[in-house]
Amino acid sequence: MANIINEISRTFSEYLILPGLTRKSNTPDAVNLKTPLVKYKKGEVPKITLNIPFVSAIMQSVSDNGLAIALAKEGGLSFIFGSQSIEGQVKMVMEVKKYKAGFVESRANLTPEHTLEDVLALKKETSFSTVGVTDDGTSCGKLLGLITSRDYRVSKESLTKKVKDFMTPLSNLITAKDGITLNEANDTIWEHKLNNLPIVDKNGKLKYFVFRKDYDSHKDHPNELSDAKKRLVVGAGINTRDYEERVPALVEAGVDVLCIDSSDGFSEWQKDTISYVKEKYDGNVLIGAGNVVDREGFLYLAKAGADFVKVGVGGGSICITREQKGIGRGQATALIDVAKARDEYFIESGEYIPICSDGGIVQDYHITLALAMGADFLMMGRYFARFDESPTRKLLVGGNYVKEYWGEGSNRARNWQRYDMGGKDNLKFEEGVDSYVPYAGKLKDNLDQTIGKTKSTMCSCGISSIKELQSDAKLTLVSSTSIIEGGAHDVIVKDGKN
Ligand code: RVP
Repeated sequence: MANIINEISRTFSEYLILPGLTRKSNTPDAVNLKTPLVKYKKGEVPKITLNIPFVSAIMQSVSDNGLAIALAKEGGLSFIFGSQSIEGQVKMVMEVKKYKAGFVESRANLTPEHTLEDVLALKKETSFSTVGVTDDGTSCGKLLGLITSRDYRVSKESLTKKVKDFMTPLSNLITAKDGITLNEANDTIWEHKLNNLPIVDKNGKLKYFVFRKDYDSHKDHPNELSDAKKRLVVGAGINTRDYEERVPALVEAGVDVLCIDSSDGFSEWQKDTISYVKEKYDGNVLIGAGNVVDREGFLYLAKAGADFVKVGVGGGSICITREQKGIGRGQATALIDVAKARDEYFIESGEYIPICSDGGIVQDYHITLALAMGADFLMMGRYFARFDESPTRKLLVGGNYVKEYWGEGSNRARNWQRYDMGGKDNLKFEEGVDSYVPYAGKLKDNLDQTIGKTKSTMCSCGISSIKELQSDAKLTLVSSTSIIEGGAHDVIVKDGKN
């Protein structure tokens, strides 16, 4: 008979945090959310410390260069998705590394032959109000003009009118040459009363925009996660198949940390991949591994040399691995088990290997619970997919704005390497779904609120750091009836939702 674990496999919603003594010094601004991303020896400091405990999921529908820049500016980190060509992934990593605050790559672009109807559709989809007009309709084509809402009146004009007939042409635009500093660009904006300044290279190709509205915001990123050369920090997902080609290209591009992306990381394939990276770069390239759900899985990857270990199988919002393969474990139970193993390993070896809780965060308080259960940081997909900065389309469905969000195991992503078990058999079934998530606006606005809630909970517990949360918080299991007690109940809520 199989070895039956009688302990029930639980998830976050089955727990609550007990308040502790709140001292007068326990104010939100005194809470420190810094946390190690990679392993370190007792008494030493990790090579990378996150300023907030969040990383974005290694997914096509979540982590491109746009989201990576937005998240690093707030103190977290993205792992650029690996289910794309090596060239595509390298380009995204380079975009993050060469990002200059205030210089924004144009994300809404058309050609002069497009129509007003195309402009309106693009604005609805991307919510960007400035459209670059380039010869090939890309963000780096030759700049021919610009369109803002001042260039057309929907009520007066035909939807078939060509862009070239109503855009502001290049001859009427003030532009600046690549190489200009942000201060100089802002001076030009003020001098000419512009809303934006296109920056072009010596061949007239569009490089960036500098926006007037960003003037204050880009001065104000106290948590920004940057490297020694003041460039933003970025990670990349890799697989256990093409690493001998992919890893050198990513390292050359300046990636700061790698993570093997797999739904089941307790494998010899991962051990081989870690060994390759550690040997080739003399231990100087950082690499996380996973995912695992128990102490055996953790210890295997720890001993294989992983710089951090990711925890979670089947708990992602778009994931159907548990239904398809019957493997997985409730995220809370998995995390608690792995955190114990991590702590014991630290005592025995003197090496602290951070763990990342991956997937299944639904409510903001789940974040505080996951950290209290021992996670050093969290990976989230659904959470980030909802924002303007994620790479997917924004659509109007059933009267509500939504963003697309699909799993790496879905037919849409075709990321077979993530689910490949080796051998000759190709993937025969899906482990993820294609879905929508409610559109939620800007990353920064949402993150500020989420962090505000986490800090507030920590103050209620009299706790001011993640380490203290892990050692001092008191958690309790909740019954299904007490979950009902926790929401509004036995009243008629006025907004009519209940
Ligand atoms: P969530 O934050 O709950 O949306 O979960 C995101 C996580 O789900 C990812 O980091 C990954 O581990 C997992 N995932 C991604 N694709 C799939 C799938 O198609 N099954 N699962």
